[in-house]
Amino acid sequence: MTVAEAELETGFHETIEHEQRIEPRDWMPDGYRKTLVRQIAQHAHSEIIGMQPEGNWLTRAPSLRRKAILLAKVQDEAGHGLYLYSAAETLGADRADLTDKLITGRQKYSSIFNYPTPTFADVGVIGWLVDGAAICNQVPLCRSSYGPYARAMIRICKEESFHQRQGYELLMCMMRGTDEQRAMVQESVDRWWWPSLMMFGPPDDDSPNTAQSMAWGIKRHTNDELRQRFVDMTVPQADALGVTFPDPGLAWNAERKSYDFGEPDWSELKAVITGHGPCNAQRIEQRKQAHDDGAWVREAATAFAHKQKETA
Ligand code: FAQ
Repeated sequence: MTVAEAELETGFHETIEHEQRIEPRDWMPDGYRKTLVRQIAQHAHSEIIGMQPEGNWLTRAPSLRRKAILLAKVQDEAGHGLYLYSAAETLGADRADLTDKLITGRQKYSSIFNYPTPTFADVGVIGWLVDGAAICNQVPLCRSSYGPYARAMIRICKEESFHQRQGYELLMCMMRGTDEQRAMVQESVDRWWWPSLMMFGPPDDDSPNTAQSMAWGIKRHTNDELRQRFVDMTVPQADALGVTFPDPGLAWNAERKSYDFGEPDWSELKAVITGHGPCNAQRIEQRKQAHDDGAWVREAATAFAHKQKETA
């Protein structure tokens, strides 16, 4: 390493130590850039694939009001994906290449979006639990050391908070309804609880990336810390709603001032992450179809851009 390179590296570490931001033109270690592209791309893919489970209900929402709300939420997720792809581009990633990696299974997206949405209660439960888990995970990312990612997170978190409230409001409305509606909510909560806990990633002693990502200030908390925070936040909300979680081990621990809870089935997370969840094939197939259907839009936009250049 030359003296100049050593100085650049020292400068990078000082910026991290002083809790300042790394910006796109700053020098950064290859591993830092690689980790960020990996995490931001996975995050962007999750937002885009995450449009599908709820999008499934757009044509069948039970009222015009619910349809308008759901449409706005699904569009917000598309927006989040676009901010995140832009953040990845500031690191030198190519958006077309990232999309290609997603649809050919070379990059991951969140496990949670590989579960089906057979009832309308799933729309409320996704808003409450999935957006709730996303907020828990993402609020600390607003302090991530990479500037464009942290700034994208601020707006995303504001919108996710609205999403969570709309989900909870929908569920409160269903819980005030008929016995059948209450049963529908409980059945949906039973299906989504464990997969929501798995969103935070593997347990800390089986998480290869956490230590380095925390040392670089990309992640601010470990997977287990955030999972615990989510459980503590959500259990009182379930009580207020009148639903239970399918975990006999869930109990208040007065000493720790936190809830104890059971162990998620980590073999299920592994299976879903490696492409064997209930809806993996369908999600990728639908994304690929949307990409193919959009080819003419990309061609038209490119032709228009060339024309503008010629006449400029
Ligand atoms: N699913 O060493 P770690 C949303 C992978 S919210 C799939 O612990 P890391 C909003 C991990 O990538 C959902 N893969 O990894 C919304 C790694 O694989 P790799 C998206 C997972 O990165 C709501 C390997 O396992 N949120 O979209 C999962 O330090 C409603 C080892 O794991 C984010 O992406 C999983 N659950 O920690 C949209 C947040 N967990 O790459 C629509 C930002 C782990 O080495 C509707 N990301 N893996 O091959 C993060 O905070 C982190 O990347 C974690 C994983 C915490 C997800």
